[in-house]
Amino acid sequence: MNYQTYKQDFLSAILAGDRNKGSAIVSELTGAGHTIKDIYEKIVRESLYKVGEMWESGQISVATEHLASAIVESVLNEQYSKLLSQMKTEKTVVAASVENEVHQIGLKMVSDIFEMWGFNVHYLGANNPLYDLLNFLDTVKPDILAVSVSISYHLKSLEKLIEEINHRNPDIMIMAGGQGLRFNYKDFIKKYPNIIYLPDLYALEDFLRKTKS
Ligand code: B12
Repeated sequence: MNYQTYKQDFLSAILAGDRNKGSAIVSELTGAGHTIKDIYEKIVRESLYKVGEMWESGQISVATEHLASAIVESVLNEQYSKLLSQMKTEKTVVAASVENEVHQIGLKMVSDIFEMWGFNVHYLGANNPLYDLLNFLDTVKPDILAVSVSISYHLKSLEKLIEEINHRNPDIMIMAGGQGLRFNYKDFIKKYPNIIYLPDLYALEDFLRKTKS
């Protein structure tokens, strides 16, 4: 079976609320030696983008969209034990979505890739109030802040966060991603040249490979 067929089956499973089926598909793929990165990108992310299109065009309800994303989160959480790496770095990453941003699944995938690369990962998930996040960064002093923005009107929150970090903790590397930046990241990076924008898990792994010391 190719990815296309697995993706179709996974999409049908999450829309039908069939958690066991969704979980079994991912286990079958990992068992067959497919990488987490490929499964996340080609099966899970693509299925969720399809869910978004179906929701936008009124083919499925908000309830079904919620159900599908809840199943995906539980399936991702099940992968944790498979991700743990023998390789350990001394580096810490804090992964957070900006204030008011409720989307967190892409960020969870990003955290899982860091986990596989042996980072000490603090995954904070969605909607982190600016000053709580800044205080957390003061305490943890991570090497990297991985920050996610799905909705472009939350870029203002990202700007505030970057400005505060540049002022308070300029040593933290800020890595940003998510659909809110997809079409305007070039302008954004011009304004904030110290941040790194990466579009997906492939780009993240390339980055980690190149910067591995
Ligand atoms: C599930 C979902 C929800 C869930 C979120 C559940 C959760 N726990 O995350 C719920 C139901 C809560 C939700 C709410 C809303 N949603 Co919604 N949602 C989605 C949906 C269907 C899937 C999101 C997802 O997980 N995608 C899969 C992940 C893996 O993809 P990703 O986020 O792009 O992440 C990848 C990359 O971008 C990258 N990446 C992401 N972050 C980072 C960070 C770093 C550091 C790096 C390196 C990379 C990186 O790596 C990931 C892997 O490749 C999308 C459809 C879509 N196209 O994604 C709509 C979508 C994102 N939602 C949308 C909207 C409009 C909303 C609402 C405003 C709806 C409303 N009217 O209430 C609210 C948000 C309110 C708010 N305050 O923010 C729009 C956004 C349009 C836009 N860009 O402006 C979308 C695109 C749907 C659509 N087609 O219109 N949503």
